[in-house]
Amino acid sequence: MLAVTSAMALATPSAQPRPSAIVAGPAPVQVAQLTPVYPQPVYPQPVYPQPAYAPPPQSAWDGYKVRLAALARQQGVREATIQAVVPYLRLNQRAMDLDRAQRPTSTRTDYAPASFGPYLTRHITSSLISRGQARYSSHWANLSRIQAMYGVDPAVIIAIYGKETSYGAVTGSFDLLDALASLAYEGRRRQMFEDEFLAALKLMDQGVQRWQLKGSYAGATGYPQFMPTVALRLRADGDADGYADIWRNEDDAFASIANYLRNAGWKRDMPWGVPVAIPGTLNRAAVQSRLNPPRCPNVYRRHSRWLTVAQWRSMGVMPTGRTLPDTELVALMETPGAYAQGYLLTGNYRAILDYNCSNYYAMGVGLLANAIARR
Ligand SMILES: [Ca+2]
Repeated sequence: MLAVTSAMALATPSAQPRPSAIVAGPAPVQVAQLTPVYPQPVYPQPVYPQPAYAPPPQSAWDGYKVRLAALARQQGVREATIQAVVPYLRLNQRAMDLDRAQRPTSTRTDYAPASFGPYLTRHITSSLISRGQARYSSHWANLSRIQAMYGVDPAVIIAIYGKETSYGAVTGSFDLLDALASLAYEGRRRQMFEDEFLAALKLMDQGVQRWQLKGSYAGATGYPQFMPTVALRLRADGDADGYADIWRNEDDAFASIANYLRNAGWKRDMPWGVPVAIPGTLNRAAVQSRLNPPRCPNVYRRHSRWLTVAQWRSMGVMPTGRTLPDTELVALMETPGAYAQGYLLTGNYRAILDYNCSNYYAMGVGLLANAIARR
């Protein structure tokens, strides 16, 4: 009744005159209520033997989940998402085993293909090429739009898709949240995996379903095999429906890969590299790189100094097919042996390395792209 009255009072137009005949009476006098204090009797408390009960020990894993939930709250993840995921996380021993098995190779010297010729036949199969060509033509309408928007070569996009997941056939079956939480818990790269775990929760906040969040043991997910932080930042819409679904929509995957490469410094209308003829007189010591890059130094050790195309030409290093602008800065990489072949690599090759830092990978993507586009 009171609520109704006040609602009506609120609804009354303020212009209506207030009744002036009512005069407020005197304010009621407040009387302090004194409570008499009586001395309280003191009774001895009986001592009962305590039952030998202790709460079940919380496992370190359970304790770690409390930390993950707290981190998620700090970062503003929705409570409903936290409650739906964190209590049910399961330690994934296999992810941890695979991560440990991978460890020694992380310090291994990177190897470029021993020779490009045999590498091409062995790793870039006719099936990989023909399936890539099929997508290259059937998705052309969206691919050309994506190329116009991001400036990235569609053949390279398709080649990355082929190398990463065999055109969507192998995207990984690990539950991403379990795997990321387990690797964070293991602790070797805790900060990184905690960030990835939190990003996966944020993807759920954006409407990505838990069952879609599957991937490699180390957290790469979807058609482009993005880590969750990358998916959160760079996934893009490729079929103009306003939503970026890198798990079920190939065009969205293509736009996302293009967005990634552009973000990594891809330069429009520039090939990743061109094959060159190298004269016997080339002084290799003189073109050796003096840089010591902080990121994957073993990969960059295979590359020469950066010189302009004109400078290379003056030393007799000549493109054998497609040419590059004279002023473009490029590095030389060559492989020895019977199939010796040199390539001048542009900054776009480095953008591919940013996707996966291995000369094997980047050369594989570049050569597959050339085969797909029939260059
Ligand atoms: Ca879309």
